[in-house]
Amino acid sequence: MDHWQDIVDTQRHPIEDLDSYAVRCRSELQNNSILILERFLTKKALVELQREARSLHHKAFYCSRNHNVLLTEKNTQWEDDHPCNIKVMSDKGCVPHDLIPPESYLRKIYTSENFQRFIQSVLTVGKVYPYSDHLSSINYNYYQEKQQLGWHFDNASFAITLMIQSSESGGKFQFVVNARNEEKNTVNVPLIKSALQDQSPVEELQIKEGMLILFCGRNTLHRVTPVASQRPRILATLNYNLENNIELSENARQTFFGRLQ
Ligand SMILES: O=C(O)CCC(=O)C(=O)O
Ligand SMILES: [Fe+2]
Repeated sequence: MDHWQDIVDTQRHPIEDLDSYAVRCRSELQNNSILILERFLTKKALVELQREARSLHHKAFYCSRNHNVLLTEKNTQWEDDHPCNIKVMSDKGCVPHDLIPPESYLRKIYTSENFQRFIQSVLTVGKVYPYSDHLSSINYNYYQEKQQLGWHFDNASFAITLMIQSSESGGKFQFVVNARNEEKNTVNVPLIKSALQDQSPVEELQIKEGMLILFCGRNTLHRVTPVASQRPRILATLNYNLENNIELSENARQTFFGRLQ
């Protein structure tokens, strides 16, 4: 079962149709900063990836860190209680790219020209490239009970996620659009403050197993709430760059993978 059609449900998501399907997806992404493709994986592929994710779990590196919403050092020009100086907590486990088996369906999707062309078309970019280090391109992420991702904006301009296993409770993806304008270097301070205080109306996405999510998180504040079940939340991230020969920073590799190579 390694045909493309056995992994991606191409009946539902004809991603090779760049003239019409990719155009629809592009306008959805442009309107909402998020593209959600339900049941992107076929049932058989989902079951196989769940098996693979569980079998690799003992190799996961777990990290826990405190960070602000901008993922930067403290800005001393702002007060300590400025919402962009407040620290939140993130903790999760990660299996990096070099531990993903050569025959994994994740690699088949990630390296597929059809898939890459679809992503390029949806993002209206010339070309997407893998990371040049051996750890960052494809990752499994695991959130165990009580683990979470604190409020933040992404550094990357886009993120591609495949949901492999949902938690039974908690582990919700929440977001607040337009909380920042990265191009203009401005942040919406009241909006960020109320999100951090659990007072702002946030949007919540019901992420289901088998879904593909393409998310532009530079200007959308987002988080994953603590998992509240013994069943972990597991997802795979497919990470590309817009330029060739890019490594994830040493600092980020050490933090998320516990090693540099
Ligand atoms: O786990 C998720 O659904 C979101 C992950 C995320 O926001 C990130 O890794 O920056
Ligand atoms: Fe994020």
